[in-house]
Amino acid sequence: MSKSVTYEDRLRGFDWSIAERELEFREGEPLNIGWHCSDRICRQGKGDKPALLWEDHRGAEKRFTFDDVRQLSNTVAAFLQRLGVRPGERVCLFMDKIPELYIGFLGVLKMGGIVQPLFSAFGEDALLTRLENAQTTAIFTQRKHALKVRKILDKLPSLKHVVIVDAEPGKLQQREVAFDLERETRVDQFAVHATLRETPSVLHYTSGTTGMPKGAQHVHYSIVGQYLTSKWVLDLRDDDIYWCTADPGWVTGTSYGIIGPWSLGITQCVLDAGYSSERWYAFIQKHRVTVWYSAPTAIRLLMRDGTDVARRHDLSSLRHLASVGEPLNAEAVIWSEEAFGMPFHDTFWQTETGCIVITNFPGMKVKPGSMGRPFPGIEATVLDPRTYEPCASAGRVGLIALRPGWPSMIRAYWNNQTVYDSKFRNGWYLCGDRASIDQEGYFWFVGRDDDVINTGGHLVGPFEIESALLEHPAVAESAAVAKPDPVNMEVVKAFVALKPGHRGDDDLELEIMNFIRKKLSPLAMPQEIEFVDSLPKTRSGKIMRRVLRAREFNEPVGDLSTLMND
Ligand code: 6R9
Repeated sequence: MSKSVTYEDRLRGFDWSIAERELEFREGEPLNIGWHCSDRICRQGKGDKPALLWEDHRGAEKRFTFDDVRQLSNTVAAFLQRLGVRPGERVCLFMDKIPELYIGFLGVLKMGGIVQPLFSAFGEDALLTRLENAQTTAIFTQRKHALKVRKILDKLPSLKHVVIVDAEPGKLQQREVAFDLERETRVDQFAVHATLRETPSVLHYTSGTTGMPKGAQHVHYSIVGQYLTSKWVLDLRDDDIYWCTADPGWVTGTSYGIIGPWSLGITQCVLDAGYSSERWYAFIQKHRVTVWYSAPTAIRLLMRDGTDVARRHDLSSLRHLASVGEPLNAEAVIWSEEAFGMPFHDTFWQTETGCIVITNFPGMKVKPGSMGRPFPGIEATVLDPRTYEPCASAGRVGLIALRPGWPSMIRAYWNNQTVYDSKFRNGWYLCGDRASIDQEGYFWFVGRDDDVINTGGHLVGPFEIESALLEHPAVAESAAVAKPDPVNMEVVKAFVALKPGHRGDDDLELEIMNFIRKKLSPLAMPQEIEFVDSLPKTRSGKIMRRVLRAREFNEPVGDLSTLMND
């Protein structure tokens, strides 16, 4: 967005049809994210433009133009058709941040499949829950992760194909098939499945307080919101080099790590490596990154390493910085002005919203610590938690609520209408977060309104952890809650009551930690286990996580009488 176009200008006469027109979508006609992010860009004469500049931790590099992405995603789509995968079936992508993940994403969509991206660090239990729930037909994975799939294959009768993208000849096991993206004969022409605006596209699993993670079901029309927010909020322009640090196992990595930038024909770079301030700055310097979308945890790590490391690199290419996933503290905004000469712009949204909904628009005054104002076309407020009516006065803390109906909003939780319905009150969608709004309409984040743990921008559901803990032979019952952490904002802490005959010592603590890491993921692994005789419960027997959490944060416990009557 050029500096002369203000937030107020964008608000005036706003209509999502602005994006529909630019995407050349007409009501009733097919709309396919895979086609829109590759073929359409090539048709605009950008076939030779780099789409993906990829690098891994060893320094290996790959480059793909938009025409490469078009042809290779055709190749994936044709391969799935040959396997017999049908439109509407779920195809899981369970890979590190390798090119196959980004290109495969478009390929699945082109043949009409529903993409189910899953974080490659997930352990076998986390994987099983999600593949079982989605009744997934095929999974793309790498050799190093295939082991986890093999272990649960017997429990997954619907999973017909395990596609290994780096298979060793002669080493395939049952249901496995090799697919080498770069060695396959490229498919130049593919009849893209004629998906419509409401055809399901992406299934992202997300956690709540109760029950197992649920599949947030997006549709192809979500591109309308992702396109316009990428253009106006991330401020992406034709000659940008864009870097989104998120993994496509989470929604930021797909909405803004694939769909948003590629629907605009923007060159993006991907670093498939862990965090290191040296490597990150060197990456920005080398690729001349102009727009950078990251997360508060990463910014806190960069802060910890100091401005000197930043100064040793040429970061002059940077033009715009944005952040998502957790509250962006005022100190981080102020520090980024010092280190990079510009603030990180906060953006608030969720898996369910599909696109940014509250944000600091480029050019808009940034109030450090505030999330900014609603994106044009988004009606947002905070509701009184007792009446579910909008809070009458500025500064009152209430529940963040959005008026349903924007293009990228999920349409369902996979096979879970009850939980989906429970998200709405008085015609508002409830985000599950609390905030206040000031006199100027800026939103100030307060915290979550449930027991979900936000660790480094990743949501972890207590129920899934507690269920896994119960599988350990020594555990009688448990509660997983958030504990404050200087870098990750929150980490998981588990309170565990043991079965008779077990002693809660350091060895058992370590053993249980590892048990969870392997079953679920490193994110879900408790960083601390406190062995207790019993857990605080309501009269009806529900564990009062809120009491335990409050203790960790040194906060008042709140009204216990209502909890006791739950
Ligand atoms: C995109 C994404 C959503 C939850 C959300 C809230 C927290 C996200 C935030 C933020 C404070 C921000 N969250 N952005 N909290 N300030 N700018 O992160 O999706 O994984 O579904 O998480 O993350 O609690 O409800 P998801």
